[in-house]
Amino acid sequence: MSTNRTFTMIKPDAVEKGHTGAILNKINASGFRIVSMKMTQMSKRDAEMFYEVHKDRPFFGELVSFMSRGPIVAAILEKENAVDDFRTLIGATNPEEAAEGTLRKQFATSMGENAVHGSDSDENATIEGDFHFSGREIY
Ligand code: FUP
Repeated sequence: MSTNRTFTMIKPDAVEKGHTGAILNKINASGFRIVSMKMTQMSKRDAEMFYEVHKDRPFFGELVSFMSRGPIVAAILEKENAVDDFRTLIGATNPEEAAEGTLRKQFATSMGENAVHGSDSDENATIEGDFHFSGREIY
């Protein structure tokens, strides 16, 4: 069953560069409603848990260091077909392959530092949203 919700993080690279406002604007303008949002910093342990599925990949250490090096903006977004539509809005993992008009095309600098996260399934959207927000923080 589709939940019509997805989970996103504006990653440390984009927050550091002051892109938070522009990214949120584009998210709103693309029809997503923000139902939860916070600025927060993940510890290394948080990042290891969040990305556990990648723990055996060669880039895991770098990914954990990057995602915990500074604040992120975490949010739950609502829209019909939210997961797929948001993946389209952010673009390919590698910004060199990201389509024109996507968030990663505009704001990402590399495969590792790619500005924005978007859940890849309804199931993961729920797991990832629950990782960052309690029920009382979802509106
Ligand atoms: P995405 O779903 O597009 O965020 O990409 P993945 O879930 O495959 O990867 C999660 C994060 O791991 C990416 F955002 C960046 C990082 N990564 C790398 O650094 N190198 C890779 O080869 C693949 C992913």
